[in-house]
Amino acid sequence: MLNAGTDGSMVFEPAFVHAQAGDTVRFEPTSTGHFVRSLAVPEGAKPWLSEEDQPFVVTLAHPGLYFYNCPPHLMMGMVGLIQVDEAVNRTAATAVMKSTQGRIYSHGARVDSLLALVK
Ligand SMILES: [Cu+2]
Repeated sequence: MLNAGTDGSMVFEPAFVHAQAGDTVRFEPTSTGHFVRSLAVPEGAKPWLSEEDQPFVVTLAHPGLYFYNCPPHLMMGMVGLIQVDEAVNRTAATAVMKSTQGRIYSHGARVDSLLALVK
């Protein structure tokens, strides 16, 4: 979680991770003022919400797409996507991502860039 990265300001870096079921992903609060909240998770997976400025580890037990954001910086396009194995919830996750995109004022194209990385 960074104030500035290779893709501009207010970013998760990397914003896209392709993982396998059972993997863990750790969110590092490298800059201050950030946290992470899931917006779409596969069926059976628990939504998550971290504490501001705290490292956060999520275990990805279920295949599918996990779309998340940093709530204070959603308007600035601070979003990310994790794909675990097959994107079994692609339709549902894409709908959430597209509706979220409408609430982003800058860097909304990041949503499309993330979707383009889904295999
Ligand atoms: Cu943030």
